[in-house]
Amino acid sequence: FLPHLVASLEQVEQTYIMVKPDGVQRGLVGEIISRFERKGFKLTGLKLFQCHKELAEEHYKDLKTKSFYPTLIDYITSGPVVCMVWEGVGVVASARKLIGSTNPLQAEPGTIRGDLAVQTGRNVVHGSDSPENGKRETALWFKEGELCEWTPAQAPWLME
Ligand code: IDP
Ligand code: MG
Repeated sequence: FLPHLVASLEQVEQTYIMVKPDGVQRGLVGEIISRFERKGFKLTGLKLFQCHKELAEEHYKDLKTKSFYPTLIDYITSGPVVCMVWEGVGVVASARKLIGSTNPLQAEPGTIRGDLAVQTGRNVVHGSDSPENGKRETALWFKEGELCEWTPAQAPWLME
């Protein structure tokens, strides 16, 4: 174990990132994974998955009262999604920045939504909004044993 990794262990967060069905259908999976990979975060979970209604409803339970909720559930279950867990210090907030604003027309150029999408209802990617939700959503979408603990060879070149 490298000392610089031990020092920051308790600051390490997990975030649940998901390429939504439009991102998969539009062939943006590689592009989206690439952005997190190049930033320097660590991938610990990855799968292509057909989401069912119950899971979509649990994932978006905080939005149950919204008018767009039924169409959101239809959207998320309309085709396969790519489920990912990314790990790192500050990964939750940083991933939200990489993703950009919920409405792609307001998302800054350079962000995933700013570069690759136009409508809120087709905004290609999900990212957890807090470390607590990062944990909650990771546990919701991944079974134990599906996640992989490993040390990337580049670790000492990312963190001093
Ligand atoms: P977030 O994905 O940026 O965290 P949330 O407010 O948590 O945004 O909403 C979850 C998802 O619900 C959005 O990514 C989007 O797909 C959908 N959504 C949010 N607001 C609207 C809306 O006004 N119309 C249609 N879909 C919406
Ligand atoms: Mg959200």
